[in-house]
Amino acid sequence: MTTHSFSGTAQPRENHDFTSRELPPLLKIGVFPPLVDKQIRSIFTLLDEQELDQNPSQATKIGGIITRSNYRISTELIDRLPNLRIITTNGVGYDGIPVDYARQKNIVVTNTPDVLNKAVAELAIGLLLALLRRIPVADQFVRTGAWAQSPFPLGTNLAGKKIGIVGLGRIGKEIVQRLVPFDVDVSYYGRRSQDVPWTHFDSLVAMATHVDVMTLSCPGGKATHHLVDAAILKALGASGVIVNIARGTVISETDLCQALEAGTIQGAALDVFESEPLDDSPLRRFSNVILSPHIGSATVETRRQMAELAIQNLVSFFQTGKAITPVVA
Ligand code: 8YV
Repeated sequence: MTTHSFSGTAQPRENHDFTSRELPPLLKIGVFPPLVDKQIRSIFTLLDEQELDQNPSQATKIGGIITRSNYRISTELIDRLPNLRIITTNGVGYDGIPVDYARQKNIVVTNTPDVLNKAVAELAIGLLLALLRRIPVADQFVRTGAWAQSPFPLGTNLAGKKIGIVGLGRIGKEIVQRLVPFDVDVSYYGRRSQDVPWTHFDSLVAMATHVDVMTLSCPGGKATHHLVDAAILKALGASGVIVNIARGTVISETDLCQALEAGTIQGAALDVFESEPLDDSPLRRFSNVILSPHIGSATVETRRQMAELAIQNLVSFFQTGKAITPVVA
């Protein structure tokens, strides 16, 4: 990983000169779990946007933004902060941050890769098994007493399925590592073939045609926007299912709803959505769709590690001019 090196010589964008040991106040964008909020406040003074609006003079004191990967940072917000030098997100995705604009302004952007891979991969496996065995529906079947009327309908095995991974990055590889013991056949779609023992497809429609299950673990952003559309869903087919733990923007939700309505695919398990929190979307209507509220990394252990890495990035940058995990977009 290339480390942005300001070698301590990065000049603040105005003459507000931090002492080498001083940690400036941060602007907090987003709601953090209490344990994470407490962790960050033990090191930094935080302001939120409301406090900044009430005290505009604080803007020149803000040295960094700390946020979460499911929030968006606007260029207008960046322009409000003349001494902003770093934007740190809790999360691996940085599609909500205008990285090119930040770079033009000599602002470092950091994320928290790797520490969340296992948690996100575990959720993907959990969602897939829940989808194939219809666990949420089965739970309601027992709770409502429907079991007394009839046996629960048959599900389907994970064993023997053909799995297609869209985005064989660090999280994608963790998913595969957990899937292989289930006796499945693994393929992956991505720009380049990798030195791995699984089948590479450079055509998504070809992989969708080949597999029974498609799991999305690619980054969000322009390059993957609506990568999965009506044509891909049609290729996945009537017994096909899709699991999305990447970004909601990777799937066209309009096309997905139409495919579910028409029975073009068997079902879907979604942890992420084009707009979050999910509104009164038609997706809520389908019993063959499992919905979870963007909880891929939402475990105590993982969020603690993410916050720790985010804090380390900020402290390291303000004290040495170098971040630990800068993004290289
Ligand atoms: C959430 C994620 O952003 O890491 C990512 O990119 O989407 C998740 O970890 C979570 O809200 C991070 O705090």
